[in-house]
Amino acid sequence: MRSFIWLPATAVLAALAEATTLSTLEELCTESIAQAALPPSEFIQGLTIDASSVTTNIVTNDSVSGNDYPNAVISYCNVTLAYSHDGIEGDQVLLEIWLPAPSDFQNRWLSTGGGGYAINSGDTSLPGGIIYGAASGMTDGGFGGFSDQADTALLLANGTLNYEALYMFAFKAHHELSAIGKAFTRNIYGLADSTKLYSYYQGCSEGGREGWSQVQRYGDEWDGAVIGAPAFRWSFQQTQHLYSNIVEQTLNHYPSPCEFDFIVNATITACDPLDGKTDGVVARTDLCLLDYNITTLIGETYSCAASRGSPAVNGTLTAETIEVAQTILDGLHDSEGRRVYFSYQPSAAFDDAETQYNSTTGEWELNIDQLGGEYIALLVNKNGTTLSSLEGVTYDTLKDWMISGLLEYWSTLQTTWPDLTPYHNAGGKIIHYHGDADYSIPTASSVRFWESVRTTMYPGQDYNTSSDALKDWYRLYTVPGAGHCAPNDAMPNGPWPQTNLGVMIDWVEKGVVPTTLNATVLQGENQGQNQQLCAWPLRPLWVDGGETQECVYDQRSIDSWHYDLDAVPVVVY
Ligand SMILES: *[C@@H]1O[C@H](CO)[C@@H](O)[C@H](O)[C@H]1NC(C)=O
Ligand SMILES: *[C@@H]1O[C@H](CO)[C@@H](O)[C@H](O)[C@H]1NC(C)=O
Ligand SMILES: *[C@@H]1O[C@H](CO)[C@@H](O)[C@H](O)[C@H]1NC(C)=O
Ligand SMILES: *[C@@H]1O[C@H](CO)[C@@H](O)[C@H](O)[C@H]1NC(C)=O
Ligand SMILES: *[C@@H]1O[C@H](CO)[C@@H](O)[C@H](O)[C@H]1NC(C)=O
Ligand SMILES: *[C@@H]1O[C@H](CO)[C@@H](O)[C@H](O)[C@H]1NC(C)=O
Ligand SMILES: *[C@@H]1O[C@H](CO)[C@@H](O)[C@H](O)[C@H]1NC(C)=O
Ligand SMILES: *[C@@H]1O[C@H](CO)[C@@H](O)[C@H](O)[C@H]1NC(C)=O
Ligand SMILES: *[C@@H]1O[C@H](CO)[C@@H](O)[C@H](O)[C@H]1NC(C)=O
Ligand SMILES: *[C@@H]1O[C@H](CO)[C@@H](O)[C@H](O)[C@H]1NC(C)=O
Ligand SMILES: [Ca+2]
Repeated sequence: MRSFIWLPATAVLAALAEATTLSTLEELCTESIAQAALPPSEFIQGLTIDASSVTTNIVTNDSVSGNDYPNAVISYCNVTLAYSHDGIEGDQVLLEIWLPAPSDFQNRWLSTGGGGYAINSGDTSLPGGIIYGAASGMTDGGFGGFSDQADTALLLANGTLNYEALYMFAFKAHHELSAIGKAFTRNIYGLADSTKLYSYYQGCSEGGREGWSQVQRYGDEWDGAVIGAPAFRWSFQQTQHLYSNIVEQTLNHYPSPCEFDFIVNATITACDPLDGKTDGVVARTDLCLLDYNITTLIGETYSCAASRGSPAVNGTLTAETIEVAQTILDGLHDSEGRRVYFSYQPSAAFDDAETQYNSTTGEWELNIDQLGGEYIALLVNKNGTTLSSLEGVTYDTLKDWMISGLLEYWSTLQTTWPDLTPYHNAGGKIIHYHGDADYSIPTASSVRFWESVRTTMYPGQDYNTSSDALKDWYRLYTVPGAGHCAPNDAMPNGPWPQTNLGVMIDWVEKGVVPTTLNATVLQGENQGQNQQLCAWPLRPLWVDGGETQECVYDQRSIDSWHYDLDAVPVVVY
């Protein structure tokens, strides 16, 4: 039974009957039509949808551009609504759903996610669904409003986490967004029960983690999930942001950003040809890791102009600076030399290591990476959102934070449950991509999860058999030269997979398997050029003097992505 306090049942039915014949955005986009299409409150146990909260407005001919969809001009109906969780005083969760005109609607729903501590990406990700005829939604997670991030809600008082907010951020809010959004979409476009509503997800970074949070828990929520560089394995991922700082502190050496920049440039130059094509792009960071040694840079001259309040610098690279950089590349080891975690691929920027200039002393000094600092302050210490000191913090402290966080946040933020059987059984597909030069989430983090799913779901099968079985429905692609969820100015000729949702739709709805992932060079001299990305575990190799790309099986390269985390006494998926 529908329960509306403000509309007589006959008016609801009339509005619904009308809804089945709507054809223009103007007809669709009214408060009464949207209110009549709300699912009944008892649709999800414990939720009350507030019909009086509904707002609608039409947006016409909006020019949109982003990394996750081609440039377009779109028109849509913007609907917002609020609901609350029964039993929580003052609770309010907002959803924003964009609807294409009925004539453009193609029986699709798209959920979108956020980044950092944000659970949505504002207006930047919803166009990606409208372009493909999908009703597209985002949530505010109940954190106060669409621009309020989870971190503003996670601490009730020093020492007291808001566990409802934590669970909302971790996975609940997205489950509710999909459930309400899909039901609302069916109602407002008047889909018959027998008509399939295809359901998708698209998100990168924290948005990637949010995508996995659903795929790992709810088998039938989506037909296809497009997931980039996910910020999962939370306690490891967040803590590792502090590793570069602790290397600098432990070795008591603080290189200038110019020195790190020089090392990155030299690495790109040296490793570019290893993929068979000298195009300024390191497509084989694995060969770079195996075959290039930055110690050869000791004694080379660097210089940078003044910028952002920092003076011009120049000098020659010292053995101390190379030791800092190499230790960062080696990844975290504990005081007994055992491996705790891994690092970014060579050619990635040393973002976490960035030092700050002290004009009093004329020296470069420690600059605490607050992506990592916030995790420790907020979710480990539970008394703030920035970490003001790393005094006394050692490699072993980082290890302890990773392991204790694995236990504390296993069922919420960790998000590495490797058994995807329900999702697979429901026919779900996954496109997972990760920039090879990601400087914020190690590319090997995504490889590790794919491999964990492979060994969990296909135990006892040899590598190729299990890989092929997994690739039937879950495919991972590394993106040559790309940074974190975006193309990379340092390797402008690199491709970027901008049409992932279109590719996913073709896979789900037409059975077109993305053997390679469609990508486009988005800047530089080759702007507009199409390239195809190889699916893990195959690696790209240019042949015929750089004319043709092949996807090759290279055992030595594959092995370089696998790490034995022997310092951690439990399985790390
Ligand atoms: C939107 O663009 C179309 C096609 O260019 C045009 O016909 C229409 O008038 C525009 N609508 C508005 C409101 O600008
Ligand atoms: C959508 O509606 C909400 C609520 O009225 C408003 O704050 C937001 O700016 C609207 N967005 C667009 C793109 O119209
Ligand atoms: C926690 O303690 C810090 C430092 O004493 C204080 O600035 C902050 O306001 C407190 N936060 C809360 C949520 O009480
Ligand atoms: C690194 O290369 C970029 C061009 O990609 C250049 O702008 C920058 O100055 C170089 N940095 C150093 C330290 O050589
Ligand atoms: C790099 O070269 C140095 C000096 O030859 C050597 O000590 C070091 O082990 C090498 N590192 C790697 C990762 O191969
Ligand atoms: C290096 O810096 C010094 C002053 O700090 C300046 O005199 C010199 O010209 C610079 N050299 C280069 C190659 O930029
Ligand atoms: C710069 O160094 C001085 C002397 O060590 C110190 O007192 C000051 O706090 C530093 N400034 C900053 C911004 O860290
Ligand atoms: C926050 O908690 C940590 C760990 O308990 C403690 O060391 C630190 O002093 C606290 N910071 C503040 C500002 O209260
Ligand atoms: C897996 O298949 C590739 C060809 O795609 C082959 O070169 C390789 O030897 C096989 N690996 C194993 C472990 O069987
Ligand atoms: C693949 O990318 C090209 C541009 O590089 C684009 O024209 C084409 O439509 C894309 N294919 C799909 C399936 O989206
Ligand atoms: Ca290259």
